[in-house]
Amino acid sequence: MAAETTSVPSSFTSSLREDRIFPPPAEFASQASIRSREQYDALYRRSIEDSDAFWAEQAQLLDWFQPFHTVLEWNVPHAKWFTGGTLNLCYNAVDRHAKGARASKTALIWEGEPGEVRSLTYEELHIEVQRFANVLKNLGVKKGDRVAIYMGVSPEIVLAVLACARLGAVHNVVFGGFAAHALADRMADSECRVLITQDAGFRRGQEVPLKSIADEAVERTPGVEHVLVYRRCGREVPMKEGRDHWLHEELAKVSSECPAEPMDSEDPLFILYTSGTTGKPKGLVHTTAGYGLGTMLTSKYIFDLQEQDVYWCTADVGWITGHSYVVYGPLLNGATALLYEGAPNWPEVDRFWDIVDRHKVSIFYTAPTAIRAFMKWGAEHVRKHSLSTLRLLGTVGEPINPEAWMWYHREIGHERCPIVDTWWQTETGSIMIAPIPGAVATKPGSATLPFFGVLPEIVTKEGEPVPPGHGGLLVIRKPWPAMARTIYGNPDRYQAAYWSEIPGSYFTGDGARRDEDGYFWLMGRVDDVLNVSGHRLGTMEIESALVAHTKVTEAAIVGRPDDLKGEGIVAFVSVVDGTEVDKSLADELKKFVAKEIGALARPDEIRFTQALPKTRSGKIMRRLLRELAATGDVKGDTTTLEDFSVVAKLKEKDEE
Ligand code: 6R9
Repeated sequence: MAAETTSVPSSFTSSLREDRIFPPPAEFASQASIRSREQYDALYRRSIEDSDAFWAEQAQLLDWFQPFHTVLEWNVPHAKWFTGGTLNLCYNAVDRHAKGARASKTALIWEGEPGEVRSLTYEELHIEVQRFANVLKNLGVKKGDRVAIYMGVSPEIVLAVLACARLGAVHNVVFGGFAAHALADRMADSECRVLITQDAGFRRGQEVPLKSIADEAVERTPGVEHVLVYRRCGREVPMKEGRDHWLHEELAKVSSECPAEPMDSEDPLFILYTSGTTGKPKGLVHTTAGYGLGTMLTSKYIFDLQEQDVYWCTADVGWITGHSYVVYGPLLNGATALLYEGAPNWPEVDRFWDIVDRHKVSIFYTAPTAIRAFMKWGAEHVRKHSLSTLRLLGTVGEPINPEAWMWYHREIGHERCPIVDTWWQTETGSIMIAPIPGAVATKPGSATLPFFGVLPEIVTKEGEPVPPGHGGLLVIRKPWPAMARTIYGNPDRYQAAYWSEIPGSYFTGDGARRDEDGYFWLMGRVDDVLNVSGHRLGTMEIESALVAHTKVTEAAIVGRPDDLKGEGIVAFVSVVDGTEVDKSLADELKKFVAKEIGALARPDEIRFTQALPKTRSGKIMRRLLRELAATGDVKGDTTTLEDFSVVAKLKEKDEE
């Protein structure tokens, strides 16, 4: 770990020299809910110094069935927020708006990839979510049960999520790009009884056969008793008698009244799997009140949500960004949220901008990798559209390079929209570091300052504070409401992964530095987690998939800087003696990984090696491999065998 933390990824060195500064545009600030730096500073100070009072006050933004008696019980690393209270997040996201002035306000606007558009008002959402919840009830789903969701982006996935929340069932959404094996593992680990899926989804003009992938997964997961299938594409799919049910047929049988279950503040709301440094993904558990308040408050202030906004977060619901900022955050605030099913370049590379203009999107939140793709495709495609309704832009998922930030600012924001670069994680539940757009000046490439109640610090691996300007580990010194509470079924791993590196602090796994103005600059992961197109992938997960192939004896995965994806995946592989190594084996292995985990984990390059370079204690010398992957002049597949023995001997000293 020591050596790892000091290495700053070379692609981010440009941000170290960044000195441009963009104050909040006056017009934006004048109507924002927090409109000056002084106001932010005062609120922040109070949130840290008098945090119980601050959070007790903010918690009034939620509707409670029964008020809480204690704001926080903190027993490192176990937090309990708002104990004694009961509430329901579906009620907070839907019912309370449906009954009031927002009843006829649009809650969701959905656009399918082929072009159809559907929208639902809060009143309609209220009816639909109750019907959906009744369908789940009929399948025997009750409070505490785990329900897997494997779907594309549609109003139905939002209904599925909210229906679970309404009943107190714990949703486990698995991204629709994951393969059968990955879905099966996640359903088995979280002991799901029910799976909600769809016949197929549209992606780049193709149908993704979600139901048949789900079938393969369910075959391997005996605990799954029922599969509820949303008919999205009208595709013929085999339905297993007694196990599989069409959603539309079930909906026809139920009433539209289903009361929201009163949930304890600390009752689990969902489990979401994310990659860690071991082969097995971690099922992070988020609970009700703290998560609800965290996502609601960050959406309100960081996106400066106003009543008339049309808000669009382009993330898939299968990622934490989709949970927090497609579903819960905007709906808890009674906002109008846009959902888009498909790819940004279908049928043309200007699809997003066409959507922005047609639906009058005012807040747009996406990932740096997407911005870099738009840059590559060319500004001329963007310039065909007015984009005049946009007033705020956001980014998430990976560090944004200043060049991409400036392009976003100029070409999409027309130099008028503040950009909020939001740093956070699956584990943190809600945004942790980001500018409050009407109050905090931005610098391209910096996530700027912490959100209320968040106390980040840069430390050495011994936990000593690092002075401004120097890189170190990013830790969080205080608990915050939306923090994950545990890893499902594995509290020891929760403690070990997040609370043992720097005792008493939450260890993020990210490297960062703070500048003289107190601004945070994120520098990427310091552990064996890759960030490919804003998606987290564990190197061990891909390695385990590779060694499951009969011809592979050993594999090591490293990331290398990639202009588009942030990081690309390079696999060093040694094979069974006598195996012929050639391009076709490399292709076979790439396909194999895609089949095992999902296309997002497909290696960009396979390099065959006699043996992997290791230290005397048997640890793979990843730093050496990373260096080779990044600087190696060999482009594309390298099917020659590499002999590491010489280099390894030379390097052994530094690694140990
Ligand atoms: C929300 C999300 C978390 C990891 C995190 C960090 C990277 C996310 C970032 C960022 C720099 C930002 N990350 N946002 N790095 N600047 N604005 O992406 O969650 O999928 O769990 O990934 O992503 O490395 O540790 P998750």
